[in-house]
Amino acid sequence: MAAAAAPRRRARADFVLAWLGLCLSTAWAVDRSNFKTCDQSSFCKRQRSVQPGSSPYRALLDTLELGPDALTVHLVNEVTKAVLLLELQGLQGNMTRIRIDELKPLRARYRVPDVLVADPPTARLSISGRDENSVELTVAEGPYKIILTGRPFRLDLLENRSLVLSVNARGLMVFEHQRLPRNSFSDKVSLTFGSIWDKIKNLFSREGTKEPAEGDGTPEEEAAGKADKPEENSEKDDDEPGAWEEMFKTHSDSKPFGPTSVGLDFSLPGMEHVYGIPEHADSLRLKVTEGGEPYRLYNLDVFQYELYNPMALYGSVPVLLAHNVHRDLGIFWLNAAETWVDISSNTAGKTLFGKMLDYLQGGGETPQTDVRWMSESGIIDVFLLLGPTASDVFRQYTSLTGTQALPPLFSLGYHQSRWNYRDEADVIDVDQGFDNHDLPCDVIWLDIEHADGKRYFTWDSSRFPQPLAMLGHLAGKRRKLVAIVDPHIKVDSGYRVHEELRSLGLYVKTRDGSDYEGWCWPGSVGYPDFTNVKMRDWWANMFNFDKYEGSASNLYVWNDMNEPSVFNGPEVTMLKDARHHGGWEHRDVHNIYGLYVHMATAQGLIQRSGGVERPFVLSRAFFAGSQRFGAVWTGDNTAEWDHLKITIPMCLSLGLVGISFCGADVGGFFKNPDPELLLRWYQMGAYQPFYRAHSHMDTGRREPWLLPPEYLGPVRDALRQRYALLPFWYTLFYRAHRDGHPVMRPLWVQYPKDVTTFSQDDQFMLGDSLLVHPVAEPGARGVQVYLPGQGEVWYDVQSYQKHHGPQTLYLPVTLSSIPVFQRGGTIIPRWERVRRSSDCMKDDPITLYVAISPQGTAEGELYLDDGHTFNYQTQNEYLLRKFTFSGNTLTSSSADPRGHLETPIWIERVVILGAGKPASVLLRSEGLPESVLTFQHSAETSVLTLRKPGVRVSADWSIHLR
Ligand code: MIG
Repeated sequence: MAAAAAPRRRARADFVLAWLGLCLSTAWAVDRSNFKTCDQSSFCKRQRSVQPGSSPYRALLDTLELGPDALTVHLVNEVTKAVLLLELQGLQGNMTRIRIDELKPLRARYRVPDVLVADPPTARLSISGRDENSVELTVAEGPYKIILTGRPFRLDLLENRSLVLSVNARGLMVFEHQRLPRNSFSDKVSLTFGSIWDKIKNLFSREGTKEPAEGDGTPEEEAAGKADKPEENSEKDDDEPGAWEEMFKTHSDSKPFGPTSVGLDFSLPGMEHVYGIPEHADSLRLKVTEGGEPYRLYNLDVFQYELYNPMALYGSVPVLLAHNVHRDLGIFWLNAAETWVDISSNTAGKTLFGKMLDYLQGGGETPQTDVRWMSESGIIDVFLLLGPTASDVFRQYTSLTGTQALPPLFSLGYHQSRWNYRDEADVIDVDQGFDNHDLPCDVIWLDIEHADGKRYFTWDSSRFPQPLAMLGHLAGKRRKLVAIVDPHIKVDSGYRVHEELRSLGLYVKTRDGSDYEGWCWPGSVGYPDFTNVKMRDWWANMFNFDKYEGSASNLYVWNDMNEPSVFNGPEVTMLKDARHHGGWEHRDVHNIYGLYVHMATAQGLIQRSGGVERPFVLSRAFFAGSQRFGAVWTGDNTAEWDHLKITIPMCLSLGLVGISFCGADVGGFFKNPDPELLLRWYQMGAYQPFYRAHSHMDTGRREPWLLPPEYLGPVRDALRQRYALLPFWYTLFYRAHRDGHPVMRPLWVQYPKDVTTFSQDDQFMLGDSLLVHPVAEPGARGVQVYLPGQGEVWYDVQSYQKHHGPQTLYLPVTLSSIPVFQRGGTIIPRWERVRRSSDCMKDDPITLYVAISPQGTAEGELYLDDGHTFNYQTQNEYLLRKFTFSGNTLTSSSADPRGHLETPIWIERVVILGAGKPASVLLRSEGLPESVLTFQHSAETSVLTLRKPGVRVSADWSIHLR
């Protein structure tokens, strides 16, 4: 006993020392000079200098053509005479799509592939009115009309005569059409940025050498000669710094195709609250950007990111949601280039008092938010998601880009990671630590040090000589391993992965066609061109068990650095003039690169099982549609209380735009959390979708058992709460997968008319049932929990105490408190037997928690399948059960008769919150005699516990309180 306690005490001392070390270290922060401001990104600067007012764009109404799937019309820029083609579509399900491209581009412009799951079905447009400067269009089956105005060009969407959204109402549209460079020799500005000879070389390389065009949609399809040239070179922006070549720090971007940016503004009358466009370490509700920096979307590896600013981070989803008490709508800007988003509002800066004064004086405009999108290349391709409810917007967006992949059950359990577990013995020790301390855990993670010299798909043979034995050991514990596989490949002729990619020509190229080489963990590296389907197939094959030696079916994968991160590149990423498959520039595809890495890895894990097993892949970079491939995390956060708090708005923002499977490094990646912060983070993480502790190499070890006992106990409780709720989490993920509903949601999604919820960042809902307000303040003695809903009741899941909404409740807390409330009117399933991992629990009996509404009703559901295969899809092997409570009767029925599942799971207990004491309780079940159930009732808490109903979960049954 004493011998065992000594090392533990020592470990605890280490922990405390590490923490003291942190307190003495200096404050760190992001080095902002590594990243561009809008002013330093020439297209952003050019676009932002365009002032609202008269747009040079005019729709030539006499060119209007109405086809079965779209309306087309020419747009002309009256200054440059450049002609664009606008394509307008009504889409089924209350959406509109607007595409604008050059009518005759010098070179085809990039259209983002592989994000939409299919061509969205169209709804027919017809002309329902017309005058000399406008056309009114009606969308079949849609409640809205579109008015197209000729001069200046503008679109207005109306629903029942009220304006919902306008396009180019502020006249900020920008479309830089492609031109040949002019007078490069005399261009003074370009002289300061690059040599004349470079200009000449550019000119000739563009005109002379056509890159091989492969397949459809390559830029060379449109021959340069086809373009109209009259207006060529007539514009002054040739002369603007950065238009034809631009510098950032020591990096030069050759911009051989010149300025190609696009931009458009959207006005949202009646809207004061907008959300989305992750990833930013900022509040849930987006801020007005006037006078500051716009929100930036450009996937970047930002070292030691700071909070509450609009700087770009690892992932980008160009989707913005707007909400008011009447409606919700969304804007999906499908563009993978560097993008900036400006938000302005006519009420910004006005105090509530100011607004009231406006109102009392009968004046005061309707509030309005304006959103302006600016992207460096590509076309304008935008989907207007017209709601009208938030759940409609979720459905609309996920109908376009797909829903959250259904995760394997284990991945909803707890993950233990650090950079790095040293060797096989360390992994086995950590694994054993969980058992020794009665802590559940599903997965141990290995970071880059496990591979041989950072050659991914290999193992360091001195530290991991027997990976299969290690995996076998974990499998015996019913646990998994995740190994990192990064998308930068060491340039090393002895490394098979490199040799094959090089000889197959599958690396990203420089603008001159040689393999692009950057600097990353392994030293000099190549970047596989994941935009090429051949590359993705090759990569996917690497995960076959015979290719990836030392891997086994309980090994899953983690993709890091896929922004891509390039240590010696501009802004720590790839040169924009690097070339991808089909001749596209990195500029065009930057934000989708990471999605393709994620996609190819997930494909590999599916393929290695012959298409049977669901993959689990975590990715740091992401884009619209990444939800189809797995989970994401918020990257390198810091062990600070504000970083704990920001996990809520960061994951909520992702959930709103389809990516439900989100988490943040528990404990914080950089620095050492003190025991209280680490504990609070375990509590927070237990209620967020992806639950993984992770930390930097230089931090002290922090496996939970290194905590002092007064902290370890509450960590154990938090982990157990997580595991008990796994059936609930799994059901929520099934709903996200099937209907596109976010798992973790802002309160306003559930209470759309309650304005107090519109800016809440410190609490959230899981599904429509649990409200969570984790403790995120040091030394907290209580929290102020807002319980919404007129006529709603909320049950504290710890004390069962009932509270009425709406109110702000002061709840005293201790170290072990996680304030969670179950909404009256809901039913939640739990697994209450304590086990080592989710795999040990998957056949365990269920306890139902019925929280009765003031009307005496409740409902809920439970989704079950085998937890790991696609059989739920291919064989309908699943159960979706519906539970309803009303008239003192609890009923279980099938919510989806297509599903069927052989399962030993039964109902072991029913806990009814807010119940009176019955005289007797009867159980009726298919094919069984009616029986009497024993029960307990607490008059003090109004909790009725029904012991051992013993019915099969797949059966129809009812329980009657008499
Ligand atoms: O430049 O693989 O975000 O989770 O531990 C750091 C080492 C590279 C960054 C990831 C982090 C990971 C680390 N990686």
